[in-house]
Amino acid sequence: MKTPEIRNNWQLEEVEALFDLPFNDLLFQAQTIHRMTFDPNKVQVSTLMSIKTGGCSEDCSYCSQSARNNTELEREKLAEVNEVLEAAREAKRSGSSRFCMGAAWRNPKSKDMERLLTMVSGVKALGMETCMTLGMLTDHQAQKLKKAGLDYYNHNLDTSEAYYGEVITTRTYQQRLDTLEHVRDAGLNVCSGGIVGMGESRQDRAALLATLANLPKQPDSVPINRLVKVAGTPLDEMESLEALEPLEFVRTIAVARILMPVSWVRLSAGRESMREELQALCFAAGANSMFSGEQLLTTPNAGEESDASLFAKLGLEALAGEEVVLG
Ligand code: SAM
Ligand code: DTB
Ligand code: SF4
Repeated sequence: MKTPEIRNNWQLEEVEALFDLPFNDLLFQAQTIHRMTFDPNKVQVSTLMSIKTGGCSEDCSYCSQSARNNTELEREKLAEVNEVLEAAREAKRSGSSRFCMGAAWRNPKSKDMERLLTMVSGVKALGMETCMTLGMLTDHQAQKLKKAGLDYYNHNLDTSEAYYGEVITTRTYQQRLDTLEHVRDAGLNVCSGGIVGMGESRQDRAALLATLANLPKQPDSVPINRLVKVAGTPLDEMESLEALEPLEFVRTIAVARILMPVSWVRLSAGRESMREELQALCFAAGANSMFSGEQLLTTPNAGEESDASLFAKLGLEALAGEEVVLG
């Protein structure tokens, strides 16, 4: 079988030209590349748990958890280890191979590290892959998490460098890139992607994907989130903001697949409001991982029953943990 070429010198114009292809040509290219590396009928499934909810100091204008946004969310302190292990057992039972723990922090504090490390080793001991998303990390924190058994760290670039300042002002794009470097250098698998539908242009979407693809090592996992509008957030209150056109979302997935041929492209937030046809097109465009369960971190997700029905209709199968080859 031919192996796809992995490039880290994508020019913005080349990526925009992919976005501009006739839809069928774009999907054919993406499918062809997808099939060189992956079984097109298998999907890696992760479950999310919010281990610390709300009250976040950052000003991300999409987020339900920012203390600056006037959302209805109830704040919760850092969860107890037992609670987390209970949720992980349940996720494993429902067929999930990776447990992803998310905290609404700018960054973890040193006083929290011990509990976080115990969570990681505990979930790992259940035979699941582990993932965390805790905000910015120092190199030392990344190394400690790796040593405890963390497999993946999620930290998104969110959008293009040019559009970034429209969405977040309390941390810089460079700080995000620095965290990714610490995570990579610690030997953790990198999960990094973004959100579309925040009012950015197609050029911004192309630039985000080019930046991800041109990192020193392409991310092992690339979540593509479609904005979930949460009442009380600035992006929800922006009246002129229309939902991203569904076929433009599929194009974004296809271009991610072409640029990052051996990465898991994750169909992430926003699935709950997508019809089956749209999700099917995303899988055809090269998405091959997703989140299961009734809830993402604070917003609803598609849920076990509808996912089981969709998988049956499409002949898709969830990958068992041991089939997931770690980079
Ligand atoms: N606080 C940490 C951080 O920001 O790095 C980790 C949790 S944060 C909720 C993880 C990611 O979820 C964000 O970077 C963003 O890409 C995505 N996300 C958050 N709220 C979202 C929303 N309303 N719609 C779509 N994606 C969202
Ligand atoms: C990612 O890119 N998407 C997930 C995961 N990483 C942590 C989170 C989506 C959150 C959606 C909004 C919420 O449920 O609060
Ligand atoms: Fe905080 Fe993360 Fe939400 Fe930003 S995305 S407000 S850092 S929880």
